[in-house]
Amino acid sequence: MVYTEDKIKSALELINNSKEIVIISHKSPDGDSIGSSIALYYYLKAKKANVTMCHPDNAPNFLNWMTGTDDILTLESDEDHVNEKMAKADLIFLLDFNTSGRIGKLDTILEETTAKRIMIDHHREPNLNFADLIFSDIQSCSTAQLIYEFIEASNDLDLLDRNIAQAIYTGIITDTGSFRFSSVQPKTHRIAASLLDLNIDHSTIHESLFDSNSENRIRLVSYTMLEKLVINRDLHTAYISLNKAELERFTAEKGDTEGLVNQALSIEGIKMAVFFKESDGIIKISFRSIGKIPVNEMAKNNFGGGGHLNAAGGKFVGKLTDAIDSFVTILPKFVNNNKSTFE
Ligand SMILES: [Mn+2]
Repeated sequence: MVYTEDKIKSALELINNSKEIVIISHKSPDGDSIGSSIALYYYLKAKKANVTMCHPDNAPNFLNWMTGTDDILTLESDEDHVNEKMAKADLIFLLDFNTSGRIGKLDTILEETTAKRIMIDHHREPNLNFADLIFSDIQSCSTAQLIYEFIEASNDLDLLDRNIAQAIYTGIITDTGSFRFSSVQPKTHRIAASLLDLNIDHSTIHESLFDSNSENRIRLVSYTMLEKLVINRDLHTAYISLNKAELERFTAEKGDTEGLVNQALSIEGIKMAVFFKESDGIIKISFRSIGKIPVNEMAKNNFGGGGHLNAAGGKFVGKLTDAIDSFVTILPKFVNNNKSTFE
């Protein structure tokens, strides 16, 4: 039980005693970081709190339709304002991440504040010194679901409105591949049902999230699958890569490479997929797997990253080709060490 009576009481006291609350989340925003932030934002507003969202970078286009995204201040676009709000804050919510490495330059600003911190998150291995109050549930499918449960545990479900419901629903479906990942619990569907009861337009939400591809993106995806997909049948692994020139050729925008790695994973017989992307002078690596293959260990032990069992990220400093070489060298041993999970 994440939301014990004691801890909820402490959280509500912190909320009630705060003059300025800030909600922060991780860089490279996704549906869950944006959705959970907006949901908590409108909930705290409904409780008459003075609250601001401050994120490291701007939301990708496929999330910009959501009511509330315009209210997110970002270091990328509005550094002064973010600095000002963070300095004034007496309470900061940390959503959908659990360690300082996930928030980019926002970390330095966070370190300078003396504000109390409440962390709500579902990633593995939370840094337990990172916040004053920690609500961490690694079984939960999404931070958005945890926000719903926070509101529920606070006896405030009557404050749920369409904006909150839409944001929670978005966080849940983007972090669960539309209810298909093993992290989905019966409770996830019950929560989704109660969100639909608030008259959110779930069909339009799906359309906005998944049917808003630009022509460039479809061409980029097609090129990647045609020219850049490498499959190792023996090791049940597929990988793809994109260098800077290729990303520029298709004028790739933020979010355009989202989901590419899942397409590689969808190939029959493939149990692990990896995507290498040249970005800002480093190589960003996304890992996906099915079943019990622990890609978070692969990311953590070799590429300075981490994440979930089936979805993790890491990075490599150096050339794209060297990143791939290094992965290809490690791969046989990883598959061998996790033999039973690959069968
Ligand atoms: Mn999440």
